[in-house]
Amino acid sequence: MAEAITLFKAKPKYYIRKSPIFYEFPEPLTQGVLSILKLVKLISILIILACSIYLIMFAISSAPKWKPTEHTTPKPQTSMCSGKALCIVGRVTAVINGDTLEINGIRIRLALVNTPEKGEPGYNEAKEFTKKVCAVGVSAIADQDDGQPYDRYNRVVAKIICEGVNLNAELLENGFAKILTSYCSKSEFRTEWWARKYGCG
Ligand SMILES: [Ca+2]
Repeated sequence: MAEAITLFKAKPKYYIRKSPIFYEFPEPLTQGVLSILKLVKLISILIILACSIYLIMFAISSAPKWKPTEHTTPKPQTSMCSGKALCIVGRVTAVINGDTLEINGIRIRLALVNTPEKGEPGYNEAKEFTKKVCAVGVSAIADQDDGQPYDRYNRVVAKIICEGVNLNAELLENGFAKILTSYCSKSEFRTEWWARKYGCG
């Protein structure tokens, strides 16, 4: 618009050329038109400025947000554990009883395996066996059961491997524990050989 209209002043009269027609106005009217055109020009500049700011803000707000990639997202160590639940790698910090111990201070209940409770025959033997396989300080891996990750006491339910020995399986194989058949249907480990051999088959 500013380019389309050319103003030029030639005293005593003012001419406004709007190609290809020339308009001639008396001076007072021309001054008024010039003021209006200045106002229009100012408003146009303000509108363009406002639109530019809006477009810049819109471009910034619609820019794609950063998302963690697979490379930066921590994953369970799948080579040591199966499924997608926790894979706790560390050392035995306590043996609570035959089927419960702690790795890195995390209380863990063995999946599918049950040893006698305190006061029941075989309680001490089972606890001593667990202490032998998973002595405090030895390296251990807890593969959390994807089918039943926590028990009713909010303990992690897992298969535990201490220095390469499967504690769940060894407790069953040596007669210190029984399989919990009521959990066979939901446990991630129900198809493992030890679970099948002792009652999940
Ligand atoms: Ca698992």
